[in-house]
Amino acid sequence: MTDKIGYTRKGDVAVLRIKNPPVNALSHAVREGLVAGMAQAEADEGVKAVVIVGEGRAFIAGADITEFGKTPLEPFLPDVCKRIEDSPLIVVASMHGVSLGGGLEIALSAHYRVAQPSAKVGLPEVHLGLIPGAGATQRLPRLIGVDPSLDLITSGRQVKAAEAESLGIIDQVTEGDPEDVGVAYADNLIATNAPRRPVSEMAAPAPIDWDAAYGGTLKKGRGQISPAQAVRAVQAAAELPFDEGMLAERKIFMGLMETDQRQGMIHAFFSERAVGNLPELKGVEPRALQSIGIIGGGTMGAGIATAALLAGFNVVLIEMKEDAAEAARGRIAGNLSGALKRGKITQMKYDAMTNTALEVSINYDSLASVDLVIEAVFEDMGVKKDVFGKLDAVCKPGAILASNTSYLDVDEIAASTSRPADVIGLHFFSPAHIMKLLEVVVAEKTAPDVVATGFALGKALNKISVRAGVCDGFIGNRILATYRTAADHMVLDGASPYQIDKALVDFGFAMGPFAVGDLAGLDIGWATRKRKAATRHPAERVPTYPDKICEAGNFGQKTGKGFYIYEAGSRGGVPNPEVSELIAAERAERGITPRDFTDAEIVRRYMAAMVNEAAKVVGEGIAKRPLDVDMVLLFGYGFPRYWGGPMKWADLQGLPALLADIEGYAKEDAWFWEPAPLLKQLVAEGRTFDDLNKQAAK
Ligand code: T1G
Repeated sequence: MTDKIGYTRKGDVAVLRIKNPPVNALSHAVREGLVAGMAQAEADEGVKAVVIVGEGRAFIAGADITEFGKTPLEPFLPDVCKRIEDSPLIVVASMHGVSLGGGLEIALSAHYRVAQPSAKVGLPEVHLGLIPGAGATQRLPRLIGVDPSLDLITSGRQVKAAEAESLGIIDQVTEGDPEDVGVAYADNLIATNAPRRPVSEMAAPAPIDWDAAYGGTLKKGRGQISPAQAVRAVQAAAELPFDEGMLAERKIFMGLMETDQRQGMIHAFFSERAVGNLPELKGVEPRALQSIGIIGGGTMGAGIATAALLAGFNVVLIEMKEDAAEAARGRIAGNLSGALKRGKITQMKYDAMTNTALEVSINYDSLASVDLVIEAVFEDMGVKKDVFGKLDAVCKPGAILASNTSYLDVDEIAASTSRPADVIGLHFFSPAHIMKLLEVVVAEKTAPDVVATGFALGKALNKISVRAGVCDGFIGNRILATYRTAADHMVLDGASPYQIDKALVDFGFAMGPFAVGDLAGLDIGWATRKRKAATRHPAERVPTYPDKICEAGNFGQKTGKGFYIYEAGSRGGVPNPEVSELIAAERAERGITPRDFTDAEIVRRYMAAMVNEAAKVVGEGIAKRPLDVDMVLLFGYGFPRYWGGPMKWADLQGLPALLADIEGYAKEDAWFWEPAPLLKQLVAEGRTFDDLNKQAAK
């Protein structure tokens, strides 16, 4: 047997112990060891039952994702499951920690399942662009029925042990050492002559309206295909004998393994973990963090305070006047009561956060002992400098002074203090206690341990933290400004905002750029255009119709009218005819004869602008790697996860063709479409953005 599976005897029970840290992924060696272990138990005189248990913090986290894309090696996981289920011995899976994907499938191929109260089970394959590929679509419906199986398989959600027991997945939940609990359960089965209980021999599940389930799941997937494909696999469990159902599942699984969506989602899975691995953080100790000061109790400040309180920090929030301070306290209480309602915190925690952990003050002296301050005041450099001057005077030596600015120059802010090494940007995304993205903006003089503290804070707040350099808009907003402008150019040339929104929703975005503008507030873009007007390049093509919408006081949802008109109580909006008139007038003014755009061209241009600017951001070192841009767009801008992010999308499309398109567009507008040097270099060298990610990981 391999060293990945331990074999011991406890009386009539053989114990197979999986030892594949950190999470017992079902690598080739583990699969071989399980098959060998079953044979060893069956050859071991007197053994009547086998217990399978995981060493360390998990039963089994699933198939070994690092093996995906490589030639699969036997024994394949479905065959390992069959080998376990077909054993003449009684097989018990004793679960703790997580049992996910193939891990739950191993448990389903056992005859009985016991678990720790804190154990969780799940089938997250859809989060990887796949479906369960080792029998869960065939066994689970036989065990618990179609509807709960489709819920688990298409959502990929984790289920706590108690719920799994009530569903019928787990037979018994018992506190104790997983091996002891498993052996005791097996001993009892032997003592009571309990039968083997192969799930595959249970009755086929009752059918449902499969086409309705498929259609509904496809719609909900918003372009992601694997959840809907899972419905067809479960349908096979209802309509075919088990072995044929297994072949049907395998066919669907292998088909999905070949898709771009599988590549995109696996890329997202590993990039989420890699984005925090930076050479500059290696061996750098973050500073101690217990208490956090926040300047400004508006939406952002209150959101950041909420996130900090939920993560267990003490918070001192400063406002200018008593009434503003009380309003801030009210916003925070409102955010926390949302967490209370969603069951994220208990009433006791809520009370402790609002009464003890949170101090609201109008006096900067209250910040004297905080470890880190986050300024979230008005986006004006003068106001920021004034705040940082006060913080510099009041905060203790070693306290970190952070700005939540979304685009202002953090170097300039740092220079307004006596401690530039302690200054950093922490760019949260609204609502700050919900959005997972945090841009950690590193200024020229920011000390390494201050950067490390920024990442430590992000981890504590359960954020995806991405390192950004200093430029206008850092990573996300800088790229957004470019692809948003590409959309505006297409409107000037003939596309309607509504066609563009629909094309991008069909591509996988939750909302198109114009609907997003209405949601965020059109006045934000308006202010940005005014701010940039002074330094605008003469060749830049800047539409005026968006300003005219704002000049009429139409800022989108908050005023009831923007690109869309929002009737009270209605969910979406309807196109605003005034906008089409403004667009037609501007086209006429510019002498433009509008032309048709196909949805495909709209998406291609929009994505080409996004990727081209992103390549400039990486080339200038504002983002360290292409994967960093992918994480920013996934977690801050609603980019469809199944593409893995814009850089992964570009690799999947092929960089040479994308560069050729950009060079074609540049013939219309050389300034806007100037190809990124990094993109040209990669194409010349025959490399991809992912090659850069791998190079950085070395
Ligand atoms: N394969 C390989 N490595 C894995 C892994 C896996 N399944 N899961 C985690 N790791 C690595 C991870 O990359 C990291 O590595 C380390 O373990 C700790 O993970 C046939 C086809 C289990 C909940 O999708 O959800 O089974 O960065 O940092 O926050 O039907 O990892 O340290 O080098 O995330 O405590 C289905 C994916 C596979 C589960 C633990 N299973 N993993 O979270 O630690 S497909 C999954 C997770 C499948 C079958 C199909 C989480 C976790 P490093 P971590 P964590």
